[in-house]
Amino acid sequence: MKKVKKVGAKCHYNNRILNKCLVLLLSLLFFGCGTSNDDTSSQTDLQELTKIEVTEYEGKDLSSLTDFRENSIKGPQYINTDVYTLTIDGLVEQPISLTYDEVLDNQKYTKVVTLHCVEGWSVDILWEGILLADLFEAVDIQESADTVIFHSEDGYSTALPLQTIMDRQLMIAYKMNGVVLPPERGFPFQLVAEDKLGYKWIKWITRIELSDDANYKGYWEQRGFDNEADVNP
Ligand SMILES: Nc1nc2c(c(=O)[nH]1)N[C@H]1C(S)=C(S)[C@@H](COP(=O)(O)O)O[C@H]1N2
Ligand SMILES: [Mo]
Repeated sequence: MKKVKKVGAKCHYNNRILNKCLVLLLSLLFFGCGTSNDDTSSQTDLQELTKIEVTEYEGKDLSSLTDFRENSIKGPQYINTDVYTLTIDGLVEQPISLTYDEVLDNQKYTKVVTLHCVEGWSVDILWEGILLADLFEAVDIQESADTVIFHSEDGYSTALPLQTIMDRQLMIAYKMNGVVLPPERGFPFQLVAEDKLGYKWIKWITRIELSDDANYKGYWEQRGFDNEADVNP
């Protein structure tokens, strides 16, 4: 008897949870699959993060994660890692979609790299991330691929030669100055496009496409910005 009662109570409880889930699901569908929203209440308290960020590395002063100017084409994206995947596809033998944790399951590297925006400001940040070369091992890139096109949650895109990525051992960062990237800074992943101007440092990466279109032009490149984007041409 006792057992039956318990089960009954549990069912009732489950129904309430189910109802809540349904409401949540419907609102997620309504507000765009829950991968992003414009709710300002989800804004990070960046000032709070400055209390825990690393300010110096090997004797070198670092910039703060508040020293960036937020001027992304559609404002910050709020990505939910419960539904997020990073897809690597295009000219590959084995396209893959990795969860956030699966990406983080790779060897991690740290490096101080400066981001220079064409607007004239720059920041020295300690980045922690995963080598693109390591991620590429799983997909088996086809011979004809010479270009890597990065796509983002906000519709932004940019590209780099595959050779550049391999030669310079470029990485995607998940941490900056020792803290997990806040949404405003590109959570879950930002490309650390070392020696390239800020518009190559794509944030909120969702898809990495191997291509043979060496002339592909990303968002700012289409609008007249140099496709090479070298900091020191
Ligand atoms: N997805 C996405 N990534 C982006 C941008 C953007 O608008 N969307 N802006 C780029 C530019 S111009 C710069 S300078 C760097 C740093 O921008 P932030 O200061 O807004 O973080 O992010 C780059 N990555
Ligand atoms: Mo920029």
